[in-house]
Amino acid sequence: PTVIRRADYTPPDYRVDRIDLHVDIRDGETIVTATLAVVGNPDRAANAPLVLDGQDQTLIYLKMDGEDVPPCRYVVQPERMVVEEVPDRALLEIRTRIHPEKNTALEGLYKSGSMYCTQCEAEGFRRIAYFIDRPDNMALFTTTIEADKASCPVLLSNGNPVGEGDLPDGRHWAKWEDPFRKPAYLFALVAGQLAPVKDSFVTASGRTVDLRIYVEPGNEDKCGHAMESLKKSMRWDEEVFGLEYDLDIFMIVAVGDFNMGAMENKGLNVFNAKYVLAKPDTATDTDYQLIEGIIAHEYFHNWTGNRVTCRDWFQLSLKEGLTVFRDQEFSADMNARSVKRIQDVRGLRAAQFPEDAGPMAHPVRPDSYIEINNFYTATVYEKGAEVVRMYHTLLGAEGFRKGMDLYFQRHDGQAVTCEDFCVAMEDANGVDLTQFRRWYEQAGTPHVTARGHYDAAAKTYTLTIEQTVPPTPGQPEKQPALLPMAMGLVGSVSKADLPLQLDGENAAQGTDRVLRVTETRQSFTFVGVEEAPIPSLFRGFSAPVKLEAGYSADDLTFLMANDSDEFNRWEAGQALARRLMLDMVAARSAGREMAVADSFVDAFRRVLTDEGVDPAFRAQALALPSEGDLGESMATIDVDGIHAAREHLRRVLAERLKPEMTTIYHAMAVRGVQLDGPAIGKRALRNLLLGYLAGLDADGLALAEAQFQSAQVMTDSVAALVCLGDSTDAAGDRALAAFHERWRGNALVMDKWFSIQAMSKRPDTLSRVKALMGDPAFSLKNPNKVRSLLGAFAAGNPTGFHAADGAGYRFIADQVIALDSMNPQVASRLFSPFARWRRFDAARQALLKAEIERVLAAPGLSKDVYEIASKSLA
Ligand code: B3K
Ligand code: ZN
Repeated sequence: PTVIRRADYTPPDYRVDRIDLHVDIRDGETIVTATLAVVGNPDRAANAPLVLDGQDQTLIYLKMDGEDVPPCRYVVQPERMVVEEVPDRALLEIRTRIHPEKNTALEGLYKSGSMYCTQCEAEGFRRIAYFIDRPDNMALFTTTIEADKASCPVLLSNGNPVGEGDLPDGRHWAKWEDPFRKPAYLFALVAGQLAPVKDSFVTASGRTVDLRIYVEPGNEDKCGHAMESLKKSMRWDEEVFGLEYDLDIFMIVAVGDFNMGAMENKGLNVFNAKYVLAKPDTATDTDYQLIEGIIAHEYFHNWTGNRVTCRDWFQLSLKEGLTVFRDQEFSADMNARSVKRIQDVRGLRAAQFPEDAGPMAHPVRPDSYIEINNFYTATVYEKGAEVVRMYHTLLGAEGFRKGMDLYFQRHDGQAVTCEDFCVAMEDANGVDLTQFRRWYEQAGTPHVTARGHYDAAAKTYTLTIEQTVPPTPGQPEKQPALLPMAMGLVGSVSKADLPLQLDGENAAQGTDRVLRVTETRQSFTFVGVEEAPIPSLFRGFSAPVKLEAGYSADDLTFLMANDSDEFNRWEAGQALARRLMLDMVAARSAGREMAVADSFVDAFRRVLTDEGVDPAFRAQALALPSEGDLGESMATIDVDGIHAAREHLRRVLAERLKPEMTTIYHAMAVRGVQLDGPAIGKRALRNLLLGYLAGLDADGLALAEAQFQSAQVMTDSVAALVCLGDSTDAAGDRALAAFHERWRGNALVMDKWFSIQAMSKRPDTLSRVKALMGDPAFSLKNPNKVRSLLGAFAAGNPTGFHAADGAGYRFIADQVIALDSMNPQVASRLFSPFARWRRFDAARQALLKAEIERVLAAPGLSKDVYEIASKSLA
């Protein structure tokens, strides 16, 4: 397979200025007629042919300016069509045949149930029509869809509806026109039996926009939350960024078969049904929050992604990092800000840090790829969002807004680069961000160490910061990054933030400020420091680094109680728990007893019983770092040791704090169905405690069973089922059977049933997962099912997947091979946990490596899986 490199970018020889699409959907085949107004680039070489991307299409005819093109002037290859002697301006008419019903890759035009829908990002449009399928080709689109009226009464595409009518033989048509130029990856088409949920929104300038959510008939009652989220997003973008919606109609379609979460097609977002449909009895609080965030994300893309798009796919983070940052800020404004930040950092540590430390590590703006779909990664998205957040931290909210305004003023309607974004931020603020650009260039998570020294006589405090960026594939040497470090000094006696005056300044500048760390080693001396401080560093996680600050356990306990920054109070607790558990792992492997210090139990008790603290925050503070998080801190991941230590600590905490936990469990009960923030927070704390208690003894398990039986909302039902599903007690199977009986008609709820069993701590989980593949609700063709059963097992069940005999590896590798021929994108995701094989002990390394080699040898392997497998072994 060919490697595509960022450095090789060249402007296209031709561009398609306009495309008129006619899509004739018939049973068993679809006929696409595309009329392309092609314009030559004056700088192109003489005789440069027109190269159109296209695959899995059968050409019916090709005409240029009304004439058939003679066969000697064009060739059709598996992935393109090359046409010679194309003048500066030409009108091409290309008719092809495609087969959406055979499309299992779910890229291009495909069928989900009886509905036709599309997914074009990144390179799916070339499966629908021959085109210059690259994001810097921004064209004007009109789309006419023709289909059977009874089976496809609803016909949708981008832009505004401009006509419709009936045809002979029970067929009908609809025409859509998109007034905004766009790349082909934003094209969408939907045809099927769909029910609309309608609403409207009046923009800041007074225009009324029709809002529609299209769902399978019967699901209309599950769209309320998505619709509210959409309206909130539209208002928020006006208020925070001055950005208004620009068409007369905004549509969302929910589909059951979808490779990812959702897609921001212009005016016609297509969503995985999982991120649209919700009712309290079918969706958890987490589902509600995800729906709010993803609806916002796709809506926000209308400006950051669609109006201003990417020049090439290496610039993906230009739209994704920025849009994730925007959705994170939106959710923070709608809910509790620090809890949202904690959740986002947990996610970053769980997915991005490991990626940055593995064979697939790549910069936020990658330098090369084999298959672009493999680069929709936590690095491009979540680390990319951290990079955008750092501009915000460095420039302040106002400076950031100025930069955004300039970015839109300069680049509306263009396909641009990460560099253009950075320059807009610089120019709008009159700053030089040269060093900051390294965040786009260098892969790897910076390691930062901090050491402080207090001179009581001189009343000075010197903080020395050192940073190194570790080597990553292709990047052996790194330069220091520019780290915005939000920080404070907490007085060890006063327990309050101290005034911050750097040596050389004539007055203190507040008690919380952002320092710029730019060197490999750098010291900051504060003067007038009246008492010995404990430093609170990278408040709010102001830079995506791994920090080692040399804290004692006492320091961490102190910060847990006294840091004015809520995020760092949480962080201190996590650091304390991580340290304790890593000590336990070491003890276990040395054949010693795993000891839990009383001081830890006390610190835990204080947080647990502090009624002054919001339950949502307490739930975050009392959730121990995950097994994956602990593994990240070890040179060789001790899968069994980590699991044993974490489970042991959970038991000890439950044993020692059973009375307090039980009391608070009951006190946090929420009456009836309430979905507001405080109710969500109470449920989060209550269900966290249920987890501790149910893992301890029969009393706890009885609580879980009682909760399962009386639950009024899905959050409580699922939380109880997780506890029951972990136990080998008959109560577990009873509850799973009851849940199945009640929900087997609801595909999205069945996904939860699959996941819970796939992530169960039961020793027989693998054989149960294998058996579940035979359940009528399971299908390898449906990405949600693959993710909820197989993905949950591979990525969310460390002891199951990493079973010492290699059975977990073998099983997942078999499924990757089976899936790859149907859906390479989903297969590649499922395969990605194998990439970390070098992080485990020698025996597991050998087993993992053998499976990677077996996958690599599979006949007809996709580029997607090939790229991950070959890079893993490199
Ligand atoms: N832009 C899409 C992701 C497309 C993934 C293609 N493999 C959704 C989003 O980020 O909003
Ligand atoms: Zn996105």
